Amino acid sequence: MTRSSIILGAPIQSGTHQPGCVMGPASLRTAGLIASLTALGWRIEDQGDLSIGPQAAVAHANPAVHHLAETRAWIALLAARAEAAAAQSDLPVFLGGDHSMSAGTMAGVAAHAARLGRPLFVLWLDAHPDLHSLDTTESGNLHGTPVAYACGLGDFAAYPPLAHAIDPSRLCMMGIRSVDPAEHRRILEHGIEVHDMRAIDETGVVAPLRAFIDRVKAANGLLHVSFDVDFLDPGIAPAVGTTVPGGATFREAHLIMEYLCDAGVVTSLDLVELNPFLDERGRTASLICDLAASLFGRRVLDRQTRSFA
Ligand code: B3U
Ligand code: MN
Ligand code: MN
Repeated sequence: MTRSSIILGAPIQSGTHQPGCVMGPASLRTAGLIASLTALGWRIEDQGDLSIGPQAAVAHANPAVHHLAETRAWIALLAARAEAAAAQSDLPVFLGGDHSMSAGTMAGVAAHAARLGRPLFVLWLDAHPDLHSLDTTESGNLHGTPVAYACGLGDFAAYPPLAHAIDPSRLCMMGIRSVDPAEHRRILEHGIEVHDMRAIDETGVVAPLRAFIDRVKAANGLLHVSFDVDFLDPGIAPAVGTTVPGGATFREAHLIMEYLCDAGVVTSLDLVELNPFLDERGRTASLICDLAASLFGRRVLDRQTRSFA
């Protein structure tokens, strides 16, 4: 049976201080995402880009927090649309946009999982754990908050009410290499599974990934993958506002996607934080498209290697 994917663009950049992520969905489409996934035999329904109307400003007790009203509106909209997309297709893909959008996509797919009576697992591929709550963020950039929100950890009175929290024991984080003290405390307090880059240097990506996939399968779970461009090393993926040295390599990233494809467990995907204003001849957008294609079934021998010289 032909598998299906709804593609949904979320041109949101209110969760960062740096403009550019608003162009992310357009850049991914320009790089050929829809044609690539279609060529792999999937039925793709591109639902275009979402938008929110003008929002009256909302202040917060933490004075660093900015663009709270816009981000809150995006989260509410994305939660509803992600839940519907998960119900209507096998593997919806949410194109960012900054990572605050994943507060919405995870809330939506968690509601879908609850309706099915199946547990939701999350693979978080990122340089950062994004475990701030509104009272702990120092930068005020709300792209640092989606994991804490989706797990119901900390102060989120100003975000949309969360109907279905994700159990933090069902998270697996890989690529982490920039953690704030409040986030570190949360990781320890909730025993969150974090494979930082040091651990990945030692074990490689496959051993922890295989163990996590085995847990998802044993629980008949759904698996949401949230892919932040800064998971990758800045040398291969410069188009992101918060580059952190020492990220995942081209082969590590493709291997994760190929492995997830073979396991057949992924039920939703975020592609976030692409900032095309910072890209070099579209190379980051093309790489993200190729990684998505690996997840959707492209094999190494099918791949045409591009040159960006
Ligand atoms: N933890 C820092 C940095 C950061 C988080 N996510 C990104 N950067 N992309 C913060 O601002 O919360
Ligand atoms: Mn992130
Ligand atoms: Mn990040």
